[in-house]
Amino acid sequence: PQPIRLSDYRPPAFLVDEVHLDFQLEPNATRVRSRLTLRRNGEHAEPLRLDGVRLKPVSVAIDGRPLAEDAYAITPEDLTIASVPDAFVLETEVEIDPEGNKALEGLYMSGGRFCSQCEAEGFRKITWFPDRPDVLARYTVRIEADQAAFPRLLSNGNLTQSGALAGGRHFAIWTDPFPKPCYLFALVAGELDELADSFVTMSGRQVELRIYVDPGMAQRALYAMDSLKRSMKWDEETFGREYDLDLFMIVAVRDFNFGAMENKGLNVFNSSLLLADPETATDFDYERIEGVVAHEYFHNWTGNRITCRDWFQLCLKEGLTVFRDQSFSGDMRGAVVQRIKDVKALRARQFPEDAGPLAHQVRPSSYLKIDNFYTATIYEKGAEVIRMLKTILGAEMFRKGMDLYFERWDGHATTVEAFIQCFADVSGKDLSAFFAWYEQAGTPKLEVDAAYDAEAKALELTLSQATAPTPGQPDKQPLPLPVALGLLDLDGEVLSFRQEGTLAPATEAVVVLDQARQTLRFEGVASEPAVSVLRGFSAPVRVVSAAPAKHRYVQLAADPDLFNRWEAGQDLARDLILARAAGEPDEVGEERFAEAMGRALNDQAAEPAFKALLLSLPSESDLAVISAPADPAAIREARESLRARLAIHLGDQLRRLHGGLQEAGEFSASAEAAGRRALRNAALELLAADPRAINVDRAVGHFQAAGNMTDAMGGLAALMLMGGEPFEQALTAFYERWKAEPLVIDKWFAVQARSPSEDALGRVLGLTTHPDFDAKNPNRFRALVGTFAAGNPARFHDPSGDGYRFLADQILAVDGFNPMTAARLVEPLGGWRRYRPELGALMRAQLERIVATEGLSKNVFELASRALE
Ligand code: HT7
Ligand code: ZN
Repeated sequence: PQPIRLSDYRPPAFLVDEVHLDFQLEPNATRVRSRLTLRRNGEHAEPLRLDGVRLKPVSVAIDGRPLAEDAYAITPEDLTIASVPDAFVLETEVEIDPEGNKALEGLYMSGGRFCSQCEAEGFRKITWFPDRPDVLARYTVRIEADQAAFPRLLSNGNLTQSGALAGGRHFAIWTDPFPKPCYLFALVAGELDELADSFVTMSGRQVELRIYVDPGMAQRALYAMDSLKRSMKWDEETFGREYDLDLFMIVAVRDFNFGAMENKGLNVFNSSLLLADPETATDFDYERIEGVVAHEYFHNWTGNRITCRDWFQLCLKEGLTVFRDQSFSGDMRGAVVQRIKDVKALRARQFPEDAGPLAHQVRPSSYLKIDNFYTATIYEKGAEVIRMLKTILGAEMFRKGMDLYFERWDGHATTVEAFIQCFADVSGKDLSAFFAWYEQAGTPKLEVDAAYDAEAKALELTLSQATAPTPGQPDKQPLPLPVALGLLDLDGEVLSFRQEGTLAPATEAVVVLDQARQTLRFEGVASEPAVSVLRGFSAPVRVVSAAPAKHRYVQLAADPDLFNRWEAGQDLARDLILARAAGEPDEVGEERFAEAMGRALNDQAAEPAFKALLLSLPSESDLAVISAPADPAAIREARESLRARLAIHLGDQLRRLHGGLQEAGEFSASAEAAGRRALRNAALELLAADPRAINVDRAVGHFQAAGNMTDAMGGLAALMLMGGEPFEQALTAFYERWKAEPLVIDKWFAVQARSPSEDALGRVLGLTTHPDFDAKNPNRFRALVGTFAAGNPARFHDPSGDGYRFLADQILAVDGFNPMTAARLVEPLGGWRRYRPELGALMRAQLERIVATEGLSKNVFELASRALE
């Protein structure tokens, strides 16, 4: 297959002003009539070529006249009409089969309802159209269906007409006044309950809010509704952005390839990211619902009103919108805790991507299937780039740049260059060097070397950066890297300093490292400092520092930058685990670490949510990315050993903490209450590393007494770590209690996939034949197969290679009907070069088997073949 390249971008040959769609909904044979008002774009004589995939043609007419069969050509991918006027109306009719559509893009059925997913290129599975984001048109949509089976008929914009028809049918007409690309089109039809509310915007307009869910589930949408209203308010206050239609709707669907979709005025959500009550959803679910509701809502301005010129610009909407949702969540739940969680996610998902064969630019320059580029690099690293822009320019200038962007580009499809130009224009700064963040793949390594001159009371700080080669980019250039820093004396007191060339003493500075190596001089430094560098994780880099462990202990106890206080604990734990994994355990260091953690846990000033994060050690996969070559079994053993030492050393303290945090009274979903539950569960999880009866009993008691899903899952996860009969009994009880709740049963599958026991793969294999396992449902498939491959490194990387074979089998099976979901699971095999050669060879063999399979989708082929390069 031929790749699509950014450099080949050409403006569309034809533009569409108006779209009229008429849907006659039938599960197996839906008729779609389309009337497009088209005009030639510029002077040329090109034919009209419209995308359309596997559509059953019924008729084609121009300006009311049916076309003779030799006047047009239809292939499985398009419709071409050789000769068309400069301006005309094209009418087509096609038949599609939503029930048979298991790829879940285009129009499909989920739980007996019609549902659409058009981003990125799903609209072409509904009707013929120039399916590209730079063709913006006004839509009117008429939907007709059986009234009893499909009582609600929804599409984008405002409902302009509806009514009953003969034969038990009914119709609705929706009009969207805002021109939009076809990827934002949506249609939903079926039986749904409604949760209704409203919001008064900053200019005093009333917007009706509706959330549609499975019958009987409306109360579970209350938290999503509350999140939506807070998002609307926040976007007005923070970015001056007001909602534009009179109606905003969200629909929950169970079969969905992704988290959610920002269709104009009609967001569609994976039900796992919308429905919550304390009994069935964990605090993590609540957090994700709040963040994703905000994300999709914020797209209304960053994505919908201003959209992407082409799919290479995906980060223009996604990176920016993730930045906006992260800022919102920080304001809702506490900036530091949120920042730590975001950085953990970046390290877990994006750093491995950037370190392997699938590494790519934040703004890629070629692809086979755009679906494969909905990655952590586009989303999370894309958000980090925006964050750095804000750090470099300052909050006020950043807001001015955003205001200019909204003013200049509203109603258009644009590029990342045009976005950055807005910031250059308002600040007068040359941001051309900054643009390299979009074009250079790979995680830079930032080396920090500090030399203190006690006599001169001066600190020389040498910062150097280097980025390892990534596929297609052997040579890397230095990037402008904002480094926020401060100094502490060895008693933990803040030290002031004067940066060379400045007069006023300061306690914090942001320097922009834009060369490969730079030495900075700080004067007036009263005593030997511990350097707190990259505060708040001011750039997405990996820090390598020669600072002694004693400096990290100072930071762990006293760094006023709480991100770096947490980071110091992570660094200490990482060094201890990797030393043990390499066969050089530092027993004294481990004891010292346990004592320091004990003191940190006793700190009355620290928030419980922060302490919970302190207690969770770097994950096995984080550790694998930084060890070369990685030995997952050794990493697991070393990590468990440190956890066991902490559990034993801090046993009484952890049990007291666990007991003291027991919840009394009503459940609250607030960040504070969630933080207390997180700390209690983190204490229990650590105790599980010491599986003595006292701790097993505690976990059993915790599970049995749980009054909410966070505690139930905390108990179940701790029992899973300890294994044996108590875990099996808890699993059975959990299943019996929740078997009617699909979202809870997803958790039941996932917790088993993470089991560290020797027979974990056998259990997972067994679960693929469980009556509740359904590979056609992406949530269920990911819960079992995805969790095993990405969340159970020690068992997935079993030396037999059975884990790899299992994953390849699953990818190939699902690829037959849902290539997008299958392709998302290639990544765990992609890092084969980073593992012990014996493991790497086995992983590679499975990738080769996948690539050699006949009839493979483009999606899986692209990722598996790139992984082999
Ligand atoms: N913009 C949305 C992306 C999305 C998607 C992409 C490919 C296939 C299915 C999909 N569903 C949603 C989601 C977002 O980032 O907000
Ligand atoms: Zn998005």
